[in-house]
Amino acid sequence: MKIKTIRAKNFREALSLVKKELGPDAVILSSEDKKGMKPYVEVTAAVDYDIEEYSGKAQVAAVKPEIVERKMEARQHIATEACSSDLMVLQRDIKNLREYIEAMKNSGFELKMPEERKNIYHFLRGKSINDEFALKLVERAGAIEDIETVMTDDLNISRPVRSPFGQIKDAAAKDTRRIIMLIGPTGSGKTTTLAKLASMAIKEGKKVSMISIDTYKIGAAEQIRIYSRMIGIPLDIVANRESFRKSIGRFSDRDVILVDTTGQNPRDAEYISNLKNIYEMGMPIETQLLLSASSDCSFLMDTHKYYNSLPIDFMAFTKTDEAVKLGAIYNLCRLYQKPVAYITTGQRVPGNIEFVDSKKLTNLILRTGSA
Ligand SMILES: Nc1nc2c(ncn2[C@@H]2O[C@H](COP(=O)(O)OP(=O)(O)O)[C@@H](O)[C@H]2O)c(=O)[nH]1
Ligand SMILES: [Mg+2]
Repeated sequence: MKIKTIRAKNFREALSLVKKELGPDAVILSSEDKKGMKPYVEVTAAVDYDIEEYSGKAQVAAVKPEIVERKMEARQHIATEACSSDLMVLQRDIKNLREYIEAMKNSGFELKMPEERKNIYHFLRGKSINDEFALKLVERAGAIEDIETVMTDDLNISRPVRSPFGQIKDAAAKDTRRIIMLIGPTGSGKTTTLAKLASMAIKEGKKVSMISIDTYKIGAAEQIRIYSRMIGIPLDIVANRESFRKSIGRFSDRDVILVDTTGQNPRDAEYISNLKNIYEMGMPIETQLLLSASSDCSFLMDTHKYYNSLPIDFMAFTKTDEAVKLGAIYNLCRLYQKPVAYITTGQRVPGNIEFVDSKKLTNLILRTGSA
């Protein structure tokens, strides 16, 4: 870095001198009008400027203390320098603000609540209801007796028009032909649940088949193959969207086609884009997002970022039998704004699946775990 202070009669002259001496890439660090018998302009300029070196005051001071001094008083800062120091100040302010809000939430804000509301708030937090949602519930309910009504209302999310029945159980509608695809993170219980749904549909006299879109784990196909033999229904294992289309055509006589997918980490962009490819074919697929109620709550909340870009029709919560608290169900319904098709309550196939309405769901959330 080269720094130079130039004196000239006026600013324009100073600029042309800067250009001449330091070249067209020079930046102005400061300029000052000097009064007196013979007024003049003093401009400090630099070329080949290193942001990091300049942002550490001590280092700069060691290089040229008098320049740093002038820089601080300067009226005119050039873009690069201004941006980097402004950004640092902004980052520090945001950090302070965040800490302040956090402290407020943990003490002041909450303490200002009347005792009854505070108790409700703690009760909801104890059920793993997210902080923000708990505060909103308290605001609307006011008294503990009203929580159930407000929560039921929140969970009563309308079912998509595309598939008015939504659940195999009440598939009494005229159009019984349905393609249902289960998606969700690895181990959330998709394959197991698919087998449960297949068994139920068979019991209701439906013609059922299964397709597994398995592009990753070869082993996963084995599990669904066993189920297909056990239940006695045809299964296609497909690796790409063309063979998926063919398979749907082949199963055109079926009332219900259940589609299993290989779960991946939702953060994997390729996994989400593979799923998007399927939707782009324009088939009337009903999508159910399966999430394990016993998973870590912040992991579940995080899934929203990824699955939200897919056309989800329903949510379903698995492993409710293992979950210590069920607040995550409420959090996720608020986040995704999708109705819950069913919950699963154990590993048993067939069985261990329950179709719940918003009232039953609220009951489960509020009654599971310690009071
Ligand atoms: N406790 C319990 N375990 C379940 C439930 N549903 C599935 N599982 C188990 O969770 C594990 C993963 O299930 P799987 O269907 O293979 O998940 P996938 O990777 O999403 O297909 C298996 O051991 C299942 O038996 C449930 O409702 N409760
Ligand atoms: Mg599976």
